[in-house]
Amino acid sequence: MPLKRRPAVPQTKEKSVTDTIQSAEVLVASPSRNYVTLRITTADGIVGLGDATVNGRELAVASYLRDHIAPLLIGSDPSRIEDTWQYLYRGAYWRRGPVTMAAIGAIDMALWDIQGKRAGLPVHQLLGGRVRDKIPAYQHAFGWDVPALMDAIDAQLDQGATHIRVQSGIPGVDKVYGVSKNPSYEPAGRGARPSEEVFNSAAYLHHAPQILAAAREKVGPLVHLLHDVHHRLTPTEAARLAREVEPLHLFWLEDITPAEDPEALRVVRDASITPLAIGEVFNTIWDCQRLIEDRLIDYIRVAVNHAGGISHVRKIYSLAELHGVKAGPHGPSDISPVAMAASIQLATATHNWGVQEYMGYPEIVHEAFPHDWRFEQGHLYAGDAPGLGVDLDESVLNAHPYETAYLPTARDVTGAVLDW
Ligand code: GCO
Ligand code: MG
Repeated sequence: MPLKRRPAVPQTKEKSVTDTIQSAEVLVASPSRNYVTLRITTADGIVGLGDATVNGRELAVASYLRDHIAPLLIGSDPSRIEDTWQYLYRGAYWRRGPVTMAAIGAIDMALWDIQGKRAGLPVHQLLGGRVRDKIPAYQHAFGWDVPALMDAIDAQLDQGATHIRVQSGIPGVDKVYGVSKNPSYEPAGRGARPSEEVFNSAAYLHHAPQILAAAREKVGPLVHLLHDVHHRLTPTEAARLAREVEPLHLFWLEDITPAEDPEALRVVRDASITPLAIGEVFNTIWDCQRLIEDRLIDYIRVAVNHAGGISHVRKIYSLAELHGVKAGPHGPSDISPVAMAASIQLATATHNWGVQEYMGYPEIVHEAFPHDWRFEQGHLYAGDAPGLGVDLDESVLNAHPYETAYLPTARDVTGAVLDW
């Protein structure tokens, strides 16, 4: 019997490039704090935004973009997002590092924004669509003493918080990172040099379990409590803290030891079942690999703007998914509403998601970057606007030029510089 002839495969013509990148501008401004924003515009007039802010090193990323890699994009096809990423990462010889990866991250975000706008879809639709309706977010509750901290916790409970980060002053220590006497604070202080603070690990280790216990007693068993140690403890000190607070059932202890030493977390892991989160200073999957594959952490903190954009961070989250680790990204004020939008888009489409840090922004930042994502009752929600759903108001940015600002530096009680 003669074989049936299959219908001829329709001849596909090489698709011509329908749009090209016409400009890639870097905007540096300081509406309440410094932000570096990349704006890519295509020949068809589609605008994509990316956040390239690296706290205290803003101008280095601005120059990397402006002087080295943004010019390479002109005339290229904005839909080749993965290829552009590979070209900028593998093609550059010098790889990794916060400056390089933030610059690549901003380009990647802007290209996803353009891709979404061209398709008329929010980015989460391009990433596989919604897997959840709302994204749990945690804000910061801090107080110099226990009563002030309790008030701060109350304020968050009143607003429907389900996850709360708890930090407090330490008796006898006059400056503590992440704790302010004002109701809101900005971690980076303006001025030519970083301010300094002294960290007394003995005082901290004595005090921290007490304030965490007070917080647990206040909120009851069901509100999730988080605490950030800022990479300051030795492995044994960290193990002691994690073990001591075990009965308090924290959601996580964050950055308990310096991030570049994965073996330190093995010591903590062996001593306790308190969940661990780390990685806000990581910028590639290679920084996370051992921690994830060896299940030394429960949450990976990489932020979309610091680790190569949506394309790279979603690979990190996929690796994490294989090993039972969830995403819990960094989200302080230095992550602009543009990167926050990208993170919310990812959270909407990523199954292994734990929580998003959301420090919140002063009103001027919302004005500078109008967005359709929203924060309500302790949760973040992606909107349905095409792309990332964020805009920028250049007049607000122009009215607030860059000002040198740095995070503080920490020393121990002997005056030696400490990990951050
Ligand atoms: C956090 C962080 C921040 C960072 C700062 C660095 O968990 O929110 O630790 O406070 O230190 O944003 O840029
Ligand atoms: Mg932190």
